Amino acid sequence: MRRACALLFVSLLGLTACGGGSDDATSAVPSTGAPTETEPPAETVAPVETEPAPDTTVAPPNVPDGAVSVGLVEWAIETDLEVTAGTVTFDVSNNGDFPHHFAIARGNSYEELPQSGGGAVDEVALGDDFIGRTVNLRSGQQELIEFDLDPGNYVFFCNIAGSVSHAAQGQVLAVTVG
Ligand SMILES: [Cu+2]
Repeated sequence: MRRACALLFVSLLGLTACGGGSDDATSAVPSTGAPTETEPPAETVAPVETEPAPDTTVAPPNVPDGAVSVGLVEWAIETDLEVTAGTVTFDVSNNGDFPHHFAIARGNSYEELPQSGGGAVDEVALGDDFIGRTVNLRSGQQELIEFDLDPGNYVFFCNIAGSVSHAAQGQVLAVTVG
């Protein structure tokens, strides 16, 4: 997600023409009470145990028929090697201990995809060949995600970065869509 954040930051810089430093572009905005995103007030009192905290893993989503099950683990993506083209719903679960996500790009293999530091896939360089991905899923979390896939070769991967990215540790899978 670091890349996405960096991109967002760059976009914001572009929109505001490097706002924040001087007050030329920001004079219309109060410098102190700007309606920026504020964090929710910190919990100062320990929550009374009346109800359990909301647990997003309790109520699984309604998985449609024909959904392709995807399991994310250290360090692999466990799913079908062949997928039928069309609108495909992937039922993605993080069955590992670390956060993971599920990303798709067109390509023949991970090795052939453009890469950046730590062997992460360079999604910007992929351009239109980058199809999309889930959010970062914590251990036990699940997400349904839908893609329109033309026939061809695709690479499924987890693109969480690091000195050695998850993809570089083997969390990739070449899949044929036909
Ligand atoms: Cu991962």
